[in-house]
Amino acid sequence: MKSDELLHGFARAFGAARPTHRVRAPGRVNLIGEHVDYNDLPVLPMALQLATQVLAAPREDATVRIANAQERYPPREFALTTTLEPSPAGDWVNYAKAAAQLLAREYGATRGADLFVASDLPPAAGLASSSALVVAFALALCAANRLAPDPLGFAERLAAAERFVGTHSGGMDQAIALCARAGHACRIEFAPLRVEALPVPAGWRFVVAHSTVEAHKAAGAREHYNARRADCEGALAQLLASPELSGAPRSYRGLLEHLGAERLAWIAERNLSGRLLARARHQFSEFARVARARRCLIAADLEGFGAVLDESHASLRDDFEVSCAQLDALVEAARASGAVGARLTGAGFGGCIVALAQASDAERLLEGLRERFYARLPSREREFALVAEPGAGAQVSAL
Ligand code: NG1
Repeated sequence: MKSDELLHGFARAFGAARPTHRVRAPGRVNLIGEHVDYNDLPVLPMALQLATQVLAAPREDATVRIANAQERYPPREFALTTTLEPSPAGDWVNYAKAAAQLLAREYGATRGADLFVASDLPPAAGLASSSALVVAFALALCAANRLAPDPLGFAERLAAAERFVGTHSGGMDQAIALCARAGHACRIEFAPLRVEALPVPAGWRFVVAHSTVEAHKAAGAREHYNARRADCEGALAQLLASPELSGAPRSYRGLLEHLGAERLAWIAERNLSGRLLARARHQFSEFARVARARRCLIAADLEGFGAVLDESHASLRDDFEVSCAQLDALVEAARASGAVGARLTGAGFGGCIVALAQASDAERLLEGLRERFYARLPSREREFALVAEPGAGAQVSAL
């Protein structure tokens, strides 16, 4: 949304108050490392050109008022305190409360603000629109309270803070929203958070395309997401009870660093079965793929990176069971249209895919998706496909 439209929206919502700051927090596309961040395993996302913007006017009191350019998110207000009650699941005020409670609890924030929000990120699409919103609210409240926290520590705390909304998520989205670098993808390590920026080769294009199935975290997707995390914990507990692992590290990361993905997969095959075996297998194989993908990115090995994407999709579909018919069809359409590899991205259960192509093939790929996928849908209402531009992290500017 353009600056003057944002200012108009702010004036319509809040009347005379003048915004003093503008915040921009990007969404992201995760290239590889899916459903592993909550086990503290590395991921490799990049920020998008799409973002959530907030105009902020600090207040003298502790009231936080929020308004949104989109009518489906009604105005809300609450007082900034250290203990906030969540509103019913699905209410967008919870994202503001998550940020506000963190700032009051850990940064001593006392001043509220009038906040006007606009976003060009599709919701429930696996592009981290929710974290972009939380990060944008948090930075706006920082500006209102003259706080400038260090991005790494802030990203870690924001990841924990976002669990206020009820999803037991990992820390990828907040980290990339705050720490991304234009032109780069980032390999992110957790506990402690570390970000390694890796240039995206000039001739590569990542295409992001929506399956048109919305994966709402306020509805079923949250239960499915939390269930995957619980499965991972169950698989780990069973694995650690096996005689081969007595005295071994107690976490996925410790085990993988100590024994390697192949050996662990072998031990898992002997000690787990059914669903928990499949979930653990995804953790191990995805860990190995992130390492391979990093090497391919550095060596500008397009085909190699494409193969990693394909393998990740198969693992997410068969072992982690987070795909759906439309995502599988879209991945197929991308492969048939010149992508060197493609997979679902984000939490899955709907949402987007990411496909990799040579720059000269990107238009053909987009055209192929229109013909082979979108044109065959009963409605083209949610059609959404674009070439991702690796963007910068969140920014705050004084007006
Ligand atoms: P999306 O794709 O935005 O729903 C979620 C989690 C991430 C990560 C991915 C799967 C939130 C806020 N984010 O992202 O931490 O676990 O799924 O890799 O729930």
